[in-house]
Amino acid sequence: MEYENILVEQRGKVVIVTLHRPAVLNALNDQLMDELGHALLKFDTDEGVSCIMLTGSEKAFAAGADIGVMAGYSYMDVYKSDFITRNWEHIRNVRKPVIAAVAGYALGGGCELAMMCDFIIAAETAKFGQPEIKLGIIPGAGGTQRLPRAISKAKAMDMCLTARMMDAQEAERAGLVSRVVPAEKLMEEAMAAADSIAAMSLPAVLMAKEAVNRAYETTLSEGLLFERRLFHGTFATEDQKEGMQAFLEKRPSVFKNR
Ligand code: CO8
Repeated sequence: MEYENILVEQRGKVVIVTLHRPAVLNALNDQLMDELGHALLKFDTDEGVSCIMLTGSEKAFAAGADIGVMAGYSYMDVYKSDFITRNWEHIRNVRKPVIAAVAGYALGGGCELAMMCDFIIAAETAKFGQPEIKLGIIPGAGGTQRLPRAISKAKAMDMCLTARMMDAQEAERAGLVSRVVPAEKLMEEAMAAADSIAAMSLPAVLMAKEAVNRAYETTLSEGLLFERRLFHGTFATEDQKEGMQAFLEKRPSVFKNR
C-alpha cells in the first residue's frame, strides 16, 4: 500500500509513524485511518520492529476527524457504514507497544487516537480536548469511555460538556499523559523511551502490555490471576534466565527475543 497521509521511518527496532495532512492539522479521514491501520498491522507482525511511535506535527498531533467530510454525512451514512469502527479499531489489536508523542492540538478523534496508544508523551505545547459538543455531536471513538478511566469522571465531564482544552501540565497532573517534555525535546525523549522498550525482552513487553490492558476489562481477582499466569509464563523464556543472570553478574542484559 502506498502511503499519502502518513510518513513512516524506521530507526533501529523502532518505527515512527507520522500523521501527515499538514493543510488540515492532520484531520483524520478514512484514507489516513486506512493507511494507519495498514501500517500498524504490518509493523506489528514485522520481526524487525519492537516498538511503534505515533506522532504528528509541531502544531497538531491531530485536530480531530475531518469535519469537511463529516459535514455531509446523514444518519444512514454513518449507521450503515458503522462510521469509524471499520478502520479505527486496528490500533486496539496491535500487540507491540505504541507510544503517542503529542505536540500541539490533540482534539476530538485526535485525543481519542492518542488515548488508544499505550501511553502519551506530551510536549509542553500539547493541548487535549473533546470539542465535539461544539459541533452538535459527541465523541465517537472512545472519548466518553477512555477519558473517565484516564482522568476521572469530573474532568472527563468538564471536557466533554464544555469543550475546554487541557494543557500539557494539567494533562500530566490528571494522568492523561505519562510525562511532559520541552517541545524541542519531544522526539528525542519519545525515541529514548521507545529504544529502552525495544531493548527489553519482547515477550515480557507483550505480556506486560496485555496484563495492564486487562485491568480495564475485568475484575481485580480475574486481573490478578491473569497477571500471575503470565508472570509464571515469563519463567519459561530464555530472557528470564538472561535477565536474572545478568543482574547477578552485574552486567547489562542482552535479551535474545527482542
Ligand atoms: N477537520 C477538517 N479541517 C480541519 C480540522 C478538522 N477537524 N481542524 C482544522 N482544520 C483545518 C481548518 O479548516 C483550516 O483549513 P483552511 O486553512 O483551509 O481554512 C486548517 O485546518 C487550519 O486550521 P485553523 O485555521 O482553524 O487553525 P487555528 O490555529 O486557527 O485553529 C484549531 C486550530 C483550534 C485546532 C481549529 O482548527 C479547530 O477548532 N479545529 C477543529 C477541532 C475540532 O472540532 N475537532 C473535533 C472534530 S469532530 C471529531 O473528531 C469526532 C471524532 C469522532 C470519531 C472519529 C470519526 C472518524
